[in-house]
Amino acid sequence: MNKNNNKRLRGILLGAGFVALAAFLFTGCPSEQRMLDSGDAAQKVYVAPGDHDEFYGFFSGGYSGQLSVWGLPSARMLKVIPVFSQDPETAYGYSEETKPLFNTSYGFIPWDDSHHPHISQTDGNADGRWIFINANNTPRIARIDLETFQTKEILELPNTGGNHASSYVTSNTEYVIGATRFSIPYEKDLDVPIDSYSDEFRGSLSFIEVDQETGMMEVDFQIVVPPYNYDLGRAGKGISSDWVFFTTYNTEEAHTMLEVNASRNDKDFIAAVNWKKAAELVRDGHGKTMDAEYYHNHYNGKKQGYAVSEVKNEVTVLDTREIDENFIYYLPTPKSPHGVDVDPTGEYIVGGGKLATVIPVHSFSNMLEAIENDDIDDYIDGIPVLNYDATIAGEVENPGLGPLHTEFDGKGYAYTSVYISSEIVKWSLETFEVVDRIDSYYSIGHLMITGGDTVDPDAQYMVGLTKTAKDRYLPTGPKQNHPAQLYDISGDKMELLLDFPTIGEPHYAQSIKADKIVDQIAKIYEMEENDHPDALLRMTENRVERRGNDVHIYMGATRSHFRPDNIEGVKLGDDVYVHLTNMEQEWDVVHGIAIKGSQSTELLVPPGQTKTIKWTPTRTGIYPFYCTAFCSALHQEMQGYIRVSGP
Ligand code: CUK
Ligand code: CUA
Repeated sequence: MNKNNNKRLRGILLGAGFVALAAFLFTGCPSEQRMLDSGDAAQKVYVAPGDHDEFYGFFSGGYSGQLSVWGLPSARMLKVIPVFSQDPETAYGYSEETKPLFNTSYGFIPWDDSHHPHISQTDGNADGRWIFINANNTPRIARIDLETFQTKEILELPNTGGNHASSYVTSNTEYVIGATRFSIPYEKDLDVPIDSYSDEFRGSLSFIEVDQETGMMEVDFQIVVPPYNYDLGRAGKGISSDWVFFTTYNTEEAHTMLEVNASRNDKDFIAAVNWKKAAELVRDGHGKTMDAEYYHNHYNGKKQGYAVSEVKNEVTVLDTREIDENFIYYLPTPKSPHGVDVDPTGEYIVGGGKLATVIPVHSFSNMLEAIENDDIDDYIDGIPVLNYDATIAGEVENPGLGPLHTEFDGKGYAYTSVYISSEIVKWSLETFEVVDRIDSYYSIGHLMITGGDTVDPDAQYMVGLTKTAKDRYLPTGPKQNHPAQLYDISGDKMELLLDFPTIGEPHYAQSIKADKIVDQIAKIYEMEENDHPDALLRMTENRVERRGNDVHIYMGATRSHFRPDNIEGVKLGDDVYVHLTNMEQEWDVVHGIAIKGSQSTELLVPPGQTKTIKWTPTRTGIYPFYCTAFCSALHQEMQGYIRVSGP
């Protein structure tokens, strides 16, 4: 593609964006497409056949609800981990084992919108135990185990509408945080007019405690806050690791036409919450218990088996209006900030004022001083509003139009994605001056630096997660996959290396050095360790059991047969449960089963594992079934019949 086209597109993008704002605010000149000589760029991303990538990248799926796993720098897609959406390929959300993961207080919800994955941390570094990710729509948080790359737990959040500020962890994964994007009535199922917004609606910040042994999550407490929109969150690091930060917009408390009504104030807030102190207040009995209804779905600590759903009925809340002690402060921040990010030292708290002309950088030590000196402009519902000049460390000028998210290289520089002017700006944490800028293709949302949200970045690569591909690839009809760009940031200047399409709509992403986790990854489920209650431990134990109207088929699969393979005695009106165990003991040999007319899916079963589908035959007759995975030269011989007779 040539540069003139790039410029034309940039013009269209800018024009289609905030026309008035653009004319008013945009002063920077977009840079030319800058990349290494293509041979050099190719060399840097080349991973020879049979070799492995240096990093795992985990990209959120956005409206696909899933999490995709990439090798970096090659940008080879390794896997899609199903999380919040049913996945017919793996029977996730269709198998009896996984269906309970989708239970919520609103019923069975087999889809969501996932934005922010976050790897568990120890001492502020990614430790590779688990990765958490949020569901934005029906508010939930999932935990994926990084031994098996499987979703092990999904926790619903009460008092939340739009769980967007999630699922960031604190420095030692004490908590996963969440917050409500939409303020809503706090009382359970309260039915009130929408224009009672300022009186009846409240914001809510969630603190989810993580069991360090099992990873199991529990809502420890929520904080009731004024009815703004709480957008993004981040935990502090190092010196600020007892704190978490949330951006707010709509401090105007609008509930209609937000595009106008929530953009009036010059400054909204970053909420700084001392979570240690809040947790202490809860332990000391300052919280109150409220009715709530939410689901906690998990595997009960077993390696295999059925997920279960627990219904929770109450939650502990701290209400800033009722507590004298201060544990939360508002830092005025221009203007409807989106992202909030904390530098590796924990000192700088960077706002992404998407409508602001600068990037505001608060100082954590200034903030503590302002608190000490009572540098307070106002109180809102008992929350002190600190003085802007007292907390601010600097404002990055000329950042482009629409700064959103920032990551760090640990060498004194920050990198901010800028949506409307479609670029990434690199700036100094010492001088707060822009030192480099590079184009994104097109309209960047989040960016991710390898390790760039930890105390110790391995700042080699940066991924820009962009919203529109336009003409970057061969067209695929009116909808193209969202792109990503890989940059080399090891030198003074950012260099574009690669442009690649992604899965779903990645918002945020995470990365971890591969050698930190490869040794822990399960390659096989040992048969002796199969603790699934319906496992078939020996092929000779295969059988069919009738219990009332339920027929349970305990079936084994190995190259190249199923046992049993001829099944009679099923009657119309029965529910048939097929418990399929893959008896293989060799890595990567999967078997599947598909039954003609089955309403759910096939089952795809890795070695040593057991999975179950339920099928309700609707007609009498002979139902063929077969193996769906090409598993051996005699794969086409791997088949059987089920006879369904009249009642
Ligand atoms: S958000 Cu999508 S670009 Cu949901 Cu973190 Cu900013
Ligand atoms: Cu088993 Cu094909």
